[in-house]
Amino acid sequence: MTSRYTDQDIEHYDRPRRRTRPRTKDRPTYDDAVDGVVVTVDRGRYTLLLDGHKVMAMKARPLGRKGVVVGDRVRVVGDTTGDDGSLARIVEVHERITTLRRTADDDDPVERVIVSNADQLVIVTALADPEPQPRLIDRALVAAYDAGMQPLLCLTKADLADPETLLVTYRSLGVPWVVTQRGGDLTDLRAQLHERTSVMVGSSGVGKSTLVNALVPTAYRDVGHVNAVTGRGRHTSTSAFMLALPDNEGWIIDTPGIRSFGLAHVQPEHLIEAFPDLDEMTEDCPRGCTHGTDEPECGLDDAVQAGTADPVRVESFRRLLAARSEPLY
Ligand SMILES: Nc1nc2c(ncn2[C@@H]2O[C@H](COP(=O)(O)OP(=O)(O)O)[C@@H](O)[C@H]2O)c(=O)[nH]1
Ligand SMILES: [Mg+2]
Ligand SMILES: [Zn+2]
Repeated sequence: MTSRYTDQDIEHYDRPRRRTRPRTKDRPTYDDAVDGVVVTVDRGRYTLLLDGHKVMAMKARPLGRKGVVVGDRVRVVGDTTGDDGSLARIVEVHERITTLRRTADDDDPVERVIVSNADQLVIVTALADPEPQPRLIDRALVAAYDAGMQPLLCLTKADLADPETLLVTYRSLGVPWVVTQRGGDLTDLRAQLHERTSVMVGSSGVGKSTLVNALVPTAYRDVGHVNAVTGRGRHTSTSAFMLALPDNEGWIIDTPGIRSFGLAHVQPEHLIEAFPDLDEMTEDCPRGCTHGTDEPECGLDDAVQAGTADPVRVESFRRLLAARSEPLY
């Protein structure tokens, strides 16, 4: 199997190197390092949470050009007081459980990891203003299933439109969903976020910051045009940012600025594993079958014909499969 990881990823991180002339007998390890989690990244500086307090840090040399992203569990040495002007050093990044990548684009041809170690992808979509974009929702679903993250559809602005129109498209896939509106009851959403690390994604204007502010009253994320008021410019909302939910109920990561997900690496045989009932029906597929619409002898077609597979579910799965390789715009 080809590696799903690039040189951005963790297994390639160097171990701390031995000094050529060790001062003590051996011991190149960082025994005094402490554990932290990366909550935001801004121009080469990392904000970490260490035992509940914030610490600024930079990468130490052994990490080289390797990426450190929001959600990374890291080991840190140096000044970990978090005092003004203090700077700790990240010497190691723990193995990532999940990774989410954004699409390669003209500015940057590489699919880069943007968030690690999240277990739920909250796909925030306004029911109106802006109009839902099913193709982006499909791409986000593929990214979630491929990363082994649970997807959650969060349909905002329910005061403006009925969710049913959109829900019919996703019901056959069994995607969990919640409906919200500004100032409305967040009990359902809170229940879904409970004891999870959730990444929120969605186009600008769908109401992500409004949700984060309602969930975490101390968050003060910029809403709508507040940027103009604070005068802090766009960069205040371009980095992912991880926040603890009240009462340590979980973590939420707001990710402004992701237009879409990198799906070029997604393998059909991995995607279908997210749908065990369908996966089972592909056991007799010809070798290399992608299970797509044009496959001549796919077991999914046999199952639909035999009446053992729900045709709508198969079709929805195939729509996701196709979303992998469709051009975005
Ligand atoms: N009608 C309506 N407007 C909302 C709702 N939630 C957010 N908004 C508005 O939508 C705009 C964008 O919200 P914001 O939270 O900044 O979206 P973000 O870009 O995804 O972070 C703001 O003007 C919000 O006040 C809602 O449930 N209903
Ligand atoms: Mg926002
Ligand atoms: Zn097949």
